[in-house]
Amino acid sequence: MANATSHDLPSVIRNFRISGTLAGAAPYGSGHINETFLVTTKEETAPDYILQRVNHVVFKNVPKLMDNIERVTSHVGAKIKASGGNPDRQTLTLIPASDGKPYAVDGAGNFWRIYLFIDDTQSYDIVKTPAQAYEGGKMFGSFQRMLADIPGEPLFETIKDFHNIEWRLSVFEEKLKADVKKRAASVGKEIDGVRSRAVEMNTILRLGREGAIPTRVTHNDTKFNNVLLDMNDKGLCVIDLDTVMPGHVHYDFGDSMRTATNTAAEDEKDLSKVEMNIAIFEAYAKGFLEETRAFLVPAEIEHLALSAKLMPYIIGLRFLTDYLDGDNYFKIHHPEHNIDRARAQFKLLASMERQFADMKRIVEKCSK
Ligand code: ADP
Ligand code: GN1
Ligand code: MG
Repeated sequence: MANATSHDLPSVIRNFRISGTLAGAAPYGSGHINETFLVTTKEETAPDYILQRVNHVVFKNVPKLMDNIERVTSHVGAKIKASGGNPDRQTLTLIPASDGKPYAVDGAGNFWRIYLFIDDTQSYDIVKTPAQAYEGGKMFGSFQRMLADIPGEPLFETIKDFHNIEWRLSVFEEKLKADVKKRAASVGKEIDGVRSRAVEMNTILRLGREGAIPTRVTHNDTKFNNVLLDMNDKGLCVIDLDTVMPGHVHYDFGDSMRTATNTAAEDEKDLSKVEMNIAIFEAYAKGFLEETRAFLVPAEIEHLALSAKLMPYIIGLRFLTDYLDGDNYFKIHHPEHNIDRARAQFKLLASMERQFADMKRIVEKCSK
């Protein structure tokens, strides 16, 4: 079977209890961390599947990560079923490996998992209409609501300090000092932009530490393409659950706004195309707050608009840090990819800063 990868996919797939006969497996999606493949089967009656190699350099404890995903999908699945929905399409379904575990390890030490493929869906790297944004907001809002009462001990922290801006800034300063690729001289403007905003961007972390905002179960990677819409653009399923763990609501609201409101691609080189679309902001905020305003506390709502600026700042900082470090974290497709991404994030942030008063007004209105 031909595939654009060095892995022996058929033998990986044989380790799982899939139905039907394997027809093919091909790279799928556009993620920066894991490897994803669409697995097709020959029989009309057998489902297709999504196969993923979980990046175990980034996620240091994959068994515990998979335990989180099992807990999250079974909790959310039970709620969907109880309300008359279809858990096979409205949440991810893990396919067990032959030993019953939700993952399998290959001879090279790679961790693999398989989900049911949810067909007839679309996901958007760039949001086209406010109606799509509204649906995405409802989906991530209700995901958060459904997880509010997940039983048992707190979910495992799959990446420590993932959105801890203080730690991200200290790593940035360290990599800047080392300057292993001699790139610092070419990014002076970006460095100044990061430093001048550092105090404001520490707000959410500080409020969390002071106990003014609660810790919840959050998704933490609510990129808009991590929600599947159906062919009529109705919200269907929240995916990409590797970073579901304790966090603040701001990380989820903010990362969706970072991706949904951007008029251009995350890595757009022509910065004149990168702006924040306020109509999309409003539609997403409306959907998200319809699902969450009943339980969010006033201090959380008050800082939602700020969180939309925080996420382009954090992710831009991470792209910049990876550029200075020699591109060890995010998959890149050309040498300047990480700095292009960072510049586009900082341009988006500047556009949000210009529209901040409107963003605050909209959040206020949607929270009533
Ligand atoms: P990454 O972490 O690399 O972004 P994702 O889990 O988001 O990986 O998967 C990559 C893409 O594969 C998604 O954007 C989505 O289009 C598709 N995808 C993932 N899981 C499923 C699924 N169960 N059914 C249908 N499509 C899926
Ligand atoms: C990564 O894997 P993917 O593409 O969904 C990253 C996110 C960033 C995002 C930027 C585990 O997400 O934090 O926001 O790239 N995931 C991890 O596009 O670092
Ligand atoms: Mg994804």
